[in-house]
Formats: sequence, C-alpha cells, structure tokens
Amino acid sequence: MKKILIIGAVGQIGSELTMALRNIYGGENVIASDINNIASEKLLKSGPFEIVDITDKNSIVSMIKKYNINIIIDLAAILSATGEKNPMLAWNVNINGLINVLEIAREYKIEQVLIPSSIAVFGPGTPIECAPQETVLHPTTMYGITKVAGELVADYYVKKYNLDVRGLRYPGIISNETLPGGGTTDYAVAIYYDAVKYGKYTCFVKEDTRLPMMYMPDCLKATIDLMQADFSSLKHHSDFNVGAMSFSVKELADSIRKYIPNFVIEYKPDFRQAIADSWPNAVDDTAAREEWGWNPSFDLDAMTQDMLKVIGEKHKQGLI
Ligand code: NAD
Ligand code: AKB
Repeated sequence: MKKILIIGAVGQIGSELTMALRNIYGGENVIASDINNIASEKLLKSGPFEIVDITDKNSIVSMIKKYNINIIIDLAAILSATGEKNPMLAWNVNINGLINVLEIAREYKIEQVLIPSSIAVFGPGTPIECAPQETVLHPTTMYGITKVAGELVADYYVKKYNLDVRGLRYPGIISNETLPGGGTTDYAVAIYYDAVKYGKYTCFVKEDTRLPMMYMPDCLKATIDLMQADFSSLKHHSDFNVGAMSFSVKELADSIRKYIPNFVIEYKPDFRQAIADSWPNAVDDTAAREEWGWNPSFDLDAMTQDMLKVIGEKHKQGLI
C-alpha cells in the first residue's frame, strides 16, 4: 500500500496534485501537509491534512511514523520573485528543507522521493532558443541556485545511497484553482483572471518575453507518469526537462483576444524582467520522452479556451 506525504500541499501545484493522487491511491493514503493551513475545503475534507515545517526535521519524522509513509513529495518552496526579496529564506526552505527530506528518506528507508526542479536552473550560457538536457547551469537567482544544488544533491543520494529520487524541471505552470506563489511566470496566470474580471491586464514583463509554459493537467500527468515509471529504465533522475508550449506575452494576449476581442494589455516591466530574460524560450525534453514516455496534450489555444471557461464560471458565481 502506497502512503504518500506531500509537503507544500497547499500551493499552486500541491493543491491539485494532492487531489489527483487521492483519486488514484485513495484519500486516506495521501497525506497533505504545509506550513500554511489555508487549504481548500476540498483538500481538507478528502484526506488527512497536517502542519509540517520542512525546515524542522522532527515535524517530518513524526508524519513518517504516524502514517507509515513510503513516498515523499517535496513541493515546499520559495519561488523566484519572492526568493529575490528574501534569498536566505529561499536557501533555507529549498535546500535545508530538501536535505531534511533526503536524510529522512535514507534513515527511514523511504521507497521514493519526488522533488520538482525548474527552468530556473538555466541562466547565461544556456542556449536560449531550446535549452538542452545537458547544458551550462549558471542561474542568476537564489531560487535557481537552490534548484541546481537540489538536483545535484538529489543525484548524489541516488548514487551514494541507492535512494529512488526523481524530479522534473517544470516550466511556468498555468492553472485556475490556486494562484501561483511568487514566481516570475505568474503573469501567465494573472492575465487570464484580469481578462475575465476587468478586460485588461498590466504585465510586469515586456510583450516579446517568451518562456516555456505548461497547463496544470499536463503538469499533473508529467508528475504522475514520472512517479510511476520503472526506476531501472531511468538514466536521468532529478533533472528531466519537460516541455509543453512556448509563447510570448503578445501571443498569449492574442490567444485571449480570440475569445475576449476587446481585451487590452499594457506593459510595466519590473525586476522580474531580468529573471525572465535569464531563462530560455523553450526546452529540449527528448530524455523525458525517451525514458518515461512524456507527451503533453495542451497547446496555447486549447489552454486559453479552458482557462477562460473555468475562470469565467468562477467569476459568474462571485468566487473571484
Ligand atoms: P507555491 O509557492 O504555490 O507552493 C509552495 C508551498 O510551500 C506553499 O503552500 C507554502 O506554504 C509551502 N511552504 C513554504 N515554506 C514551507 C515550509 N517551511 N514548510 C512547509 N511548507 C512550506 O509553489 P508551487 O508553484 O506549488 O511549486 C511547487 C514546486 O514546484 C516547487 O518546488 C517549485 O519550485 C516547483 N516549480 C513550480 C513552478 C510553477 O510555475 N508553479 C515552476 C517550476 C517549478
Ligand atoms: C517561477 O517563476 O519562479 C516559477 C518557476 C518557473 O520555477 N514559476
């Protein structure tokens, strides 16, 4: 019986991954945890929820013992924009928290650990048009530095202790359930909410800014497919590039205008422009496709249609 502990379950990805895993493995077998207890009613009612601080090893150990955990998913993080405002907090949560998880996994013989990485591992020196799987990793943000260090330390635990650790370099994730938590790619979510609510959006990066992005259903599929892959067939472990789409802000606004013709966008770039400029336009995800069959479903227009439908419905019901 799989017993999964998700740390950081209240965030943008965790709130939806928890529900997806509960549908597969049963509510009681997926323990949602976070330092923050502002979780949706759906998440709180569909299975256990616990307060865990990833920087406090004992708070994780008590969950391992209480629930007999055999899989840990570490989604606790401080993202790129918030990390630039508080770099030491980013280091503490993203690295010291991860080390706690890996040490506990080793000590308590946890069967699998999943740790997301990010396109933030890339930086100057990475080919901008399509970042290869193996390339220069010189990030300019503390968040990116923690993600490179996290990949390296995770691979160290695979080699040194034969621990099953897996991870993907998510692109910017776009979703309509939980708002993103302080990243640079947040504009690609906020634009849909403001288009529905106000018919206009002020973007904090320039119109020709182009980044790799992915819709949440593909993010959930990628995560679960990697979790279920045969470990012995993996040549990479914690650093899989996963691509889905790549578009500029102008192309995103044009896609929204197909459904909201009068949508207006203006641009007021701030400090996040430099972060976005340090990341590639797209990634080469051949390794993920070959090693565990990665294949995304959503393109920009399919995602726009679905985002506007769901957010439009929430707006009509007065939920946003
Ligand atoms: P998020 O900011 O939405 O959620 C992170 C969660 O971690 C929050 O609920 C927060 O309360 C929790 N947290 C913070 N400090 C904690 C602590 N000390 N102990 C326990 N929990 C703590 O982030 P997300 O977007 O859901 O990201 C999840 C993972 O995916 C992260 O590793 C992130 O780097 C990675 N990722 C996300 C994206 C994206 O676009 N969302 C892209 C690339 C990578
Ligand atoms: C961020 O913008 O910080 C995240 C990410 C791409 O890792 N969304």
